[in-house]
Amino acid sequence: MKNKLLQLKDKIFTELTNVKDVQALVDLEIKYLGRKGELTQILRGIANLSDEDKKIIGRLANEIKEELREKIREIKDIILEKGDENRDVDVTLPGEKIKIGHLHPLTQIQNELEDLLHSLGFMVIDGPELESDYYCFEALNIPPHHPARDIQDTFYIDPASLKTENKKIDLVMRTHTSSVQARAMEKYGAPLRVAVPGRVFRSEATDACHDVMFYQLEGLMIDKNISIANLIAVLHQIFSGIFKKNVKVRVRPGYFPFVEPGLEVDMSCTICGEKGCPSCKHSGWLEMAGAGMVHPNVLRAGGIDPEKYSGFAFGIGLSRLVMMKYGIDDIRLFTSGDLRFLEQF
Ligand code: FA5
Repeated sequence: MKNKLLQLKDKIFTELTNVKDVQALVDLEIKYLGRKGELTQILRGIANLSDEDKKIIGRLANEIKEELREKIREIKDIILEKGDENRDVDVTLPGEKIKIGHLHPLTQIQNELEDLLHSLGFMVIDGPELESDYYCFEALNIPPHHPARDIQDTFYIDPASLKTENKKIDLVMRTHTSSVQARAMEKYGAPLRVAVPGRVFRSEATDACHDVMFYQLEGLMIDKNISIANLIAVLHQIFSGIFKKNVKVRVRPGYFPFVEPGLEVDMSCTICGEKGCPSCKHSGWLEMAGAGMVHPNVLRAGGIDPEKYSGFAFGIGLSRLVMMKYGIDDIRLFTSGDLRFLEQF
């Protein structure tokens, strides 16, 4: 066995002198030292030798293995330093451009709005998308069985499916970012200026300007002597800030149980230039936001005294705002995942 080992060593070292590139070196290493390699097979046979031979042959075999490994490392370094002769590298070729992607148009506008509202003294906060019925409706002056629940039908969670101990808690996918109003009031008290961007969900038929999941941005300002004039001023700043020009905005009375008085805020349709199209339901105007003065019951639910403080709130359809900004004629494109659409922004 000793002779067999020494012969094999000579054979391997001769082959090593002819190796020209890294791949040949790797092949040779596998051929002799791999799991089924010749040297490995011999090493396995040592187990059958007598104790005396095991010692002598074992030591020799390990020395050869180590020597071989060292030589392979040495040759590899030399090849790498010289450069692999078989590999042609044209250093003048232009590099491959790495595609890094970019932010979704909704995120871009959300970031812009956050900066804008921040500059007006608003704190930007978050709230849960899976929300309790209380914060989504009841704290907003919408008790169970109130007809206003019909206009914001949502996805109710089956309490039996919950992993929590408390199976009684009523959870819904929030229908609007207004669900964060009472949470913010409880946490920060008055005076208060918060902006809440985020996803909301509704169980309704989709069309060019309605989706079952879309983005809103809530604004809430509470202080002494806040009036509707403050609300209009902030909305004006938002629309002209996003469109970088004076845009036509109109307000009309609107009903929301959590504000009094309530307003609907419309914008002239930038897709058709007020002529009428499917995106604006052929009216020339697109409803962009609901707004109004915070109802005293909502202030109370948030632990704020309506005798001392008043406030305004608005909820802008962020998805619609982005549609108007870029002339996108179908809201469903946002979630289509279509790169031909996304790559335009
Ligand atoms: C609300 O969601 C109220 N929370 C807004 C509000 C906040 C009123 C604070 C008063 C005070 P509304 O359901 O109208 O209101 O939705 C607000 C905006 O979200 C709409 O003006 C519209 O721009 C957008 N929107 C509503 N439903 C959809 C939908 N299915 N798909 C896309 N955008 C929608």
